[in-house]
Order: sequence, then structure tokens, then C-alpha cells
Amino acid sequence: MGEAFLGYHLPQIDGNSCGSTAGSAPLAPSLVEEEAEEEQKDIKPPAAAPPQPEPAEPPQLREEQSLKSLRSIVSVGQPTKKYTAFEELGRGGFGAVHNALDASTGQQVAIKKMSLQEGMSEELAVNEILAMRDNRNANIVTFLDSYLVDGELWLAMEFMDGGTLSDVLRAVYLEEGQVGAVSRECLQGLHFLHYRQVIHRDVKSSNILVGLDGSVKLADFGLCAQLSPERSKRSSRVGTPSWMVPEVVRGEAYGPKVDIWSLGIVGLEIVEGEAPYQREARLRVLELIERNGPPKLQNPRHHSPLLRDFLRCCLQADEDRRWSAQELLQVRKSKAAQRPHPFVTSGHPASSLAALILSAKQVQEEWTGDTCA
Ligand code: 3AM
Repeated sequence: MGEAFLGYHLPQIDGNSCGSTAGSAPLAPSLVEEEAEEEQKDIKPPAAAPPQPEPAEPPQLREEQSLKSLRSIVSVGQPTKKYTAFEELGRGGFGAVHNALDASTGQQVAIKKMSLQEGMSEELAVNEILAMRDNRNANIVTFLDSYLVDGELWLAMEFMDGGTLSDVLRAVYLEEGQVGAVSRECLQGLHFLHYRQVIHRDVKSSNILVGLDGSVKLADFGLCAQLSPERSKRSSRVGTPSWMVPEVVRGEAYGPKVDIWSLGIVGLEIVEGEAPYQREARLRVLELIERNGPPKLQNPRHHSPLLRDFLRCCLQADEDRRWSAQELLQVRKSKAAQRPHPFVTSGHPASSLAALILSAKQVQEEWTGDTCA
């Protein structure tokens, strides 16, 4: 699975912060990575002329500032007293995720532990906490609490008992009505974020969590960007290669619709099993995205005209022609869309995903059993 990256040689992510506490906006971190030709795993970004939107401060000063902002937003106290029965669920790009029990309520929680030893993590951590804390919505994983523990940031959030959408896709096949349901739920989360001028910038199936009740929620906000009237576009090359939109690959100015392209790529992941070019080396992926524009379905005739049209609306290389979350959902009537996209409205209710997510869990458990046997 491709891992996210921040633009190569960037002195800042792009000075962003999610969350409404603009005053405590963390400056984004320095990151200078060695180039290495390898698969998208553990990749670091390719060479490009990165945007330099704001003058960089000395790295040490920025690190101190972000550590200060982090200290000001985390809770005081010992999470090891509040939470018990820790078990590792898995590892992501920035650390491990554990599940645990809230000792006072018995509620199951997920705790993401991010090591702050590696340069830029404080800023990503602040970004992630503020984004989750300040953007509460039924289609966004709920933030519960955060702590600083021995050089680690612990972020407690709601436990999603179905795991990631990517885990589900490995185990079961989704019918089109279920693809519509997942797309609609993600679009609702994206519409909420975009309405609040937040761009997620790393939408992919491994950053979408699901529940055994059929819920579908966006997660992993470390790379998100808060737009403002003064800064209505971003231009840093941030994201995960196969899910990146051409305007990001080219280092051009972009807005919230980058997430809609990535959602279109999630649609391809769902129906084809993986994202386009996912097995290619990262430089090659970026080259292919820039050269080929919108990726095509391998077997278009295997899919309905509605699904094909939905993907076409998301995967428009021209940002102006790409539909927004609002247009796809038709949350409000706009000139560009007098009706919601029928693929989204024809999607099954989210609750109908419950059985599918349960079967995916069972298949995964069988696999684990087989491995252990
Ligand atoms: O490594 P896998 O895919 O098994 O499902 C997520 C992933 O598991 C899980 O942590 C791993 C690394 O991202 N995870 C992350 N956030 C979670 C949450 N809020 C979560 N599992 C449940 N609830």
C-alpha cells in the first residue's frame, strides 16, 4: 500500500494547520529526503520545483514552536491510568495504533501513538489533532483525547471495529450499490470538510475506516490543509502517488477538489482491487499521472453507465470540470449541478454495509487462523 508523502525538499508542508485555532497554526516541517527508486512503500517524494509559499523559519525555532503548540493542546495526565488493556492493531506511516479500554466507561477506543523523535512529527501531530478535534461529523472519525507520553503523542479516537476500507477490499467484493454507499458516505465527510475550507489531501482506502454497523468515516488528517480567504489555494506536492491528482503532481495551485479525484481513485480501488499504477515505482506513477491524465477502467463494460459516469465526474483532469462534493451530493442546488449524481443517490443505505463488513472480518479472521495453524 502506498504511503503518503510530503513534497520533496519542502521547507514546509505549506504552512498549514487544520482546525479553527488559526492562531496556533503550526508551521509545517522541513523534510529533505534522499531519492530512491523503489516501490511506493516507504517512498519519499520525487523531485519537483516545490512551492515556497512563506519564508521558512530556522528549523529549530519551528520545532520548538510546534512542540509548544502541541503541549498547549494535549490533555494533562497519565493516559495509562485512563486507558487499559492495550493491544496493537497495526502500524501506519507515523506509528502504531492500539486498541484499549477507557477504564471508567468500558468504552473501546483506538490510540494512535506517534513518535516525535523524527523531525516533523510534532507539526503533523498538531495538524491531525486540530483537524479531528475541530471537525466533528458522522463521516469523520471522532477525536477523543490526546496526550504527550515519553516523546510520543497519543491520539485517542473512536474505535472503528471494521478496520480500514482497504482491509475490507482485500477480503470481499462490493456490488455497485455498496460502492455507491461508500462513495456517498465519504462524500458527506468531504463535503463537511470542504464547506469548512479543509482539504484532506490523503484520501485513499487505507485512510477510510469502517464499522460493523456499516459506518464509513474519513481518518488520518496529518496532511490536511486549512484554507482561508487570504489563502484559498495550496500548491505543495502532498499525498500518496497513485491517488494524486495531476494538478498536485505538477505542483500547481489546487483546492478541495483534489480530494474528489482521490475519491474517484478509491472508486477504482473498490472495483478493480487496487489503485492505478500502484505497483509502479513512485517516479513512474507521477510520470504516468501527468502523461495519461484520468486513469481508465480496465473493463468498462463490466460496470454500469452510472458507475462509469460517477468516476468520470470525479476523475476530470480539468479542475473546473471536476464535480465538487456539494455537486455530487447536491447538498445545495448550484448552477453546475441541478441534481445529485444518480450513482450516489442510488447507493444502498450505509446500514446495508454492515453484513459486508462483518463477512470481511470473518474472512480476515480465517486468514489469520490459517497463518497461525
Ligand atoms: O494494519 P491494519 O490495516 O490491520 O485498521 C487500521 C490499521 O489496521 C487500524 O490501525 C492500523 C494502522 O492504521 N486503525 C487505525 N485507526 C483505527 C481506529 N480508529 C484503527 N482501528 C480501529 N479504529
